[in-house]
Amino acid sequence: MRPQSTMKRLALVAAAMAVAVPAHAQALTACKWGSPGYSWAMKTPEGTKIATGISGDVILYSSLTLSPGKVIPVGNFWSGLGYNWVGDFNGDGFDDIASANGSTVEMRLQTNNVPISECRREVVNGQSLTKRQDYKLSGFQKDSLQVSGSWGAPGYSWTGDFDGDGRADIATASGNDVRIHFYDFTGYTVPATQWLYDAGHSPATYQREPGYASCSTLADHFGQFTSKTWSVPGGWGAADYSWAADFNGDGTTDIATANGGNIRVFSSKGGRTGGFDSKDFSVPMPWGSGAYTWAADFNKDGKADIASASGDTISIAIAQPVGQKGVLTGFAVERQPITNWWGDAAYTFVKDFTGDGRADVATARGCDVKMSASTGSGFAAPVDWRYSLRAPSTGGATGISPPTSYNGCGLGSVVGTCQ
Ligand SMILES: [Ca+2]
Ligand SMILES: [Ca+2]
Ligand SMILES: [Ca+2]
Ligand SMILES: [Ca+2]
Repeated sequence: MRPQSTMKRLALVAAAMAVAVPAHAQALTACKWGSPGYSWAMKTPEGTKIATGISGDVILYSSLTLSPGKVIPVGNFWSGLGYNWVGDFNGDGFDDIASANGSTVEMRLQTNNVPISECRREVVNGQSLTKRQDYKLSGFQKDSLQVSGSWGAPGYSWTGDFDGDGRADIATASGNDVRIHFYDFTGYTVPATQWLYDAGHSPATYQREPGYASCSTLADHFGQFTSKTWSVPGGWGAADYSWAADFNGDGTTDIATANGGNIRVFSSKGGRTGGFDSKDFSVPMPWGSGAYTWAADFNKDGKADIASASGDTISIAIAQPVGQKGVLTGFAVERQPITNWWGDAAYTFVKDFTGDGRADVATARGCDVKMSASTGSGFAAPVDWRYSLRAPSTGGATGISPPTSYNGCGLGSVVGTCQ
């Protein structure tokens, strides 16, 4: 049986986010949203923000500050609905983006001042000089990787750390197969090869020579995927009622799928050959619409719970027993009050915005964004975030930022011999 899929009491905003600005928000000159399905809550070096992908850009909207959105060019790599994911693929604490198109996975890894030192060696009038230039990588670094196997139907692909190594992977389910693409991060830089050239020779002559340990350059690839197929007994619920999260709190991502009053949990046994254990739990959950149903940890015990909103109530299936990591004996349903102010589901985000370990709810109507913080037994009155969605600034950093230091050996000015 498919879970109840209507949500009559919700004040739904029509899918016109990109153009409609509510009358009471006229003071706001602009805000932009990507198409439904291309917005996410994202951990960034400046806290958890709301990200939206539009053509070749990602706009990051701050949550709690009054600063305008930051536009970051990333290239127009987006895949179809259901095959774009946000997760921390390299385990540095900041969320990244992956997008699958056939056998190609486009990666955009968020960087925060990653140092890189490029070197150049010159011979000028017979004197050898090494020049080192220090950069810092910021913004999203681009990578394009190949994976093998096929993708499940839209809504049955997720990101999560299925082997428990601290880095997000990608899983896609089809029938009894869950294909998992495990991600290994290999680093942004590799030791550099320097170029030796004779500036005093006309025309200048160039030859390669091995790099010094302190010299680096961007690697061709920053990581790779290793793919495995794990078997499950199937029994899938609808796509909107299937989630990947750590339901038993052992540090590995599991998959849960709901069918009416039954939640089937495939819990990862860890590692890359571990596979899933499968268990059914009877849960008297009053499901709301699947678009307003999420898996997240609402009581900060490290185990993901499942919440479904309907009007002024969120019903939460709390993973049991509370606080006992690695053990899942079922779910206990709690009904918690929340202010009935909902934007469109595609612009509603469940994530720990306040940093207290409990998942909160943020929802956008046009340029108005409100966040309802979880208190553990309910949700506080929504905080208005609309000021953070004023006209985005342009020119956000990407790729290699301007040099931050020269170590006395800046390019363009020969100042000495630097090793
Ligand atoms: Ca990351
Ligand atoms: Ca992993
Ligand atoms: Ca787990
Ligand atoms: Ca929990």
